[in-house]
Amino acid sequence: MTYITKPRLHHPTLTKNAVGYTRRDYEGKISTLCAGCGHDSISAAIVQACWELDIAPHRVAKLSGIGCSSKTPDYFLGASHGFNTVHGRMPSVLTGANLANRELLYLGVSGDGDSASIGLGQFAHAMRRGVRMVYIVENNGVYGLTKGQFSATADRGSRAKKGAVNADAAVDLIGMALQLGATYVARGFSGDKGQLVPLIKGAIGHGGAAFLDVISPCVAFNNHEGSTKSYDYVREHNEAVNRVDFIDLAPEVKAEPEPGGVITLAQPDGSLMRLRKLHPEYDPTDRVAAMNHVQAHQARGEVVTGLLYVDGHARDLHAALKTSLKPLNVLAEGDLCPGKAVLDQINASLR
Ligand SMILES: Cc1ncc(C[n+]2csc(CCOP(=O)(O)OP(=O)(O)O)c2C)c(N)n1
Ligand code: SF4
Ligand SMILES: [Mg+2]
Repeated sequence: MTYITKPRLHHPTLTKNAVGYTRRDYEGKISTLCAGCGHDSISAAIVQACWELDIAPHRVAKLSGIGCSSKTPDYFLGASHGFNTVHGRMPSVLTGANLANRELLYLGVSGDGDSASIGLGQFAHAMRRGVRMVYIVENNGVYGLTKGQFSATADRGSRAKKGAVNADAAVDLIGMALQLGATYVARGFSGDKGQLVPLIKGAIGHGGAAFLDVISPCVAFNNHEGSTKSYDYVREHNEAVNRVDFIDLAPEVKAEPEPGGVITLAQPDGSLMRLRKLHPEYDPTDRVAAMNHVQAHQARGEVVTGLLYVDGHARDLHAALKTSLKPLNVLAEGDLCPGKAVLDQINASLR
């Protein structure tokens, strides 16, 4: 048994959001992950973000691969659509589902092994195609589920629990996402929910490929001295570039420039995001500057967090392919078969 069902007892006085759901309605089964696993904190942040954004659970499709991280969709949004795919194949299954029905909100949950090792090609193509999704990698630098082997995001020189030193260079998913054209790129830490919840909310409101690398310590296999993915290491080396103070979903509010290092960014869904700059020189709308900043700090062993890059005019794969506005399963015969005259016209244009 890999999960335990939660009792559905609701106290009648629980606060409901604008679409009539309590926070409990966004939870899933009881987690069977190790106590203290960072992945559980990310699940809690997803629950909070969706509840606060008044997203009806049936509007969400959550997909994952294989790993402790990929098990987590069972522990949140129990009333949403879900598909636990094959190791490293979440992006292609999600892309297919997304193309068939653009009305759902797609949440892809993956691990560093799932996305940076076996699924690296899948990750790359989802980013470069601009598949509209919230892609979360719960990054602990190890294969947690198979008992702690180094994953491809483990830093060179970092030490495994039993002392082995990692000789390989790390795959930098943030650098890759930036280079491949993702239009919302952020890094969070499972131990900082105050930063993570707004980053997830921003990704949900985004109109293209939104990538979130969340450092999520594995307490069983990678939380010791010498690891660069432990709670202590990330707390000591965290360098936040900004703080998303809040996301205002009232589109009528005008985006006014604010004094004191606050910038307001319009999101494709009409919401507004306010970023409080912690590094005055950091510009999250400049892709090249973001790459340089992250690389420079990474070279010093710092873990840069915050909203690293955002393009407020993102276009997604549907725009590029000019796909149907309606989900494929509601297209009627008239939509699919436009008649002889239209067919003749298409054939003539190809002669
Ligand atoms: C095709 C295939 N290869 C290998 C495995 C074995 N396997 C299961 S989970 C996993 C790695 C998971 O690591 P990660 O994605 O980082 O998730 P974590 O458990 O650390 O959250 C591997 C190699 C598998 N299930 N399927
Ligand atoms: S093995 Fe690691 S990643 Fe898996 S549940 Fe335990 S702490 Fe989390
Ligand atoms: Mg992992």
